[in-house]
Amino acid sequence: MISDSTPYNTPFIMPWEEKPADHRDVLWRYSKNPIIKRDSTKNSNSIFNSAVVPFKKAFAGVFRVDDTSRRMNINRGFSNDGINWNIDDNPINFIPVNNDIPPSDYKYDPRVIWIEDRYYIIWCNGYHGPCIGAGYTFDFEKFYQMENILMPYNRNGVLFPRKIKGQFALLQRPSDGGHTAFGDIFYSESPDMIFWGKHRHVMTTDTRQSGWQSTKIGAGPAPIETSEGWLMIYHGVLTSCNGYVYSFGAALLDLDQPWKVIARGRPYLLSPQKNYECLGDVPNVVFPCAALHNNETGQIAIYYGGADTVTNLAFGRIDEIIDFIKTNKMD
Ligand code: BMA
Repeated sequence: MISDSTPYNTPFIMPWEEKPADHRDVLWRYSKNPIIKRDSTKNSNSIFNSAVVPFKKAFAGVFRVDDTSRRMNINRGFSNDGINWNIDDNPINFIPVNNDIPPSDYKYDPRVIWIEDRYYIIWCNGYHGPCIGAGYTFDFEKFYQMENILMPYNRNGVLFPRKIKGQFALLQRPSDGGHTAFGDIFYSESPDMIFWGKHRHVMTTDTRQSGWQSTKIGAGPAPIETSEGWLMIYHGVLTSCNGYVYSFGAALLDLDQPWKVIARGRPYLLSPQKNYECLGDVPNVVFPCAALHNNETGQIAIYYGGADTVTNLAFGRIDEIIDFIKTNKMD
């Protein structure tokens, strides 16, 4: 049972492909992955960890585009079907909401979510190290940059799709300035998207029962509201003899107090196994940043980066993911 919390009034057709008959796992990959190749814009080195939302009966998105100078930035894109994308060659030119907004050294790993009256965009922002930057747009034409919502160091911020008890709500992961070898998920809230507090610990790593999430964890797409709780899809990292391996899994969080974990899946939902997930600028990475879902059918389409190089799609059904969490939950 899915409750409807997403105020997208415009109907849209989910990008979709049926599950192959002999498929073993809960999620299945789109047969034509990657949907966005590394050279899909003029100067791109790679286009991955990207954020997609329904927009005007079709789709809009904000994409992580690293260019051939290896500058990290975020670009706008549009699509009629959620699969074939037109991505701008140039990064988004944000208008500062006041003269005092510090410029960004870089931007990456965007998330986009509609809350109340606009699309909010948050990303990992370069300001004396990585922190969480924020902005908004009404129309995907003009984009406004707000104050950074979290201080350095932090590289993972994800907004809930609605206020909780009147407050904007955020999942985030404090880190260090490097390729952090630790990381837990925390919850914070704000009355105005500027001042954040009421910080709560949500989840830590696990070495005993779930190796794929033994080094660090971080929220992925905006959590999805269901009658069983917030469905949080999140990435987890394992440190292997060849470096980090990024997979993703899922957990259910309490609807009113999202720092309370109802159930957390032990096995991953998806791990790097295909060439486009294992070969690229950073091998062995699947990294989800967005998901479209249909409340009536329970279909979900998850957008995830592959090997920090390309963008991919995987499909599933929300009820099946929830069953999977509950029947394979950690102690
Ligand atoms: C994280 C971020 C992501 C990236 C991942 C794997 O720290 O930089 O953008 O996908 O590492 O390299």
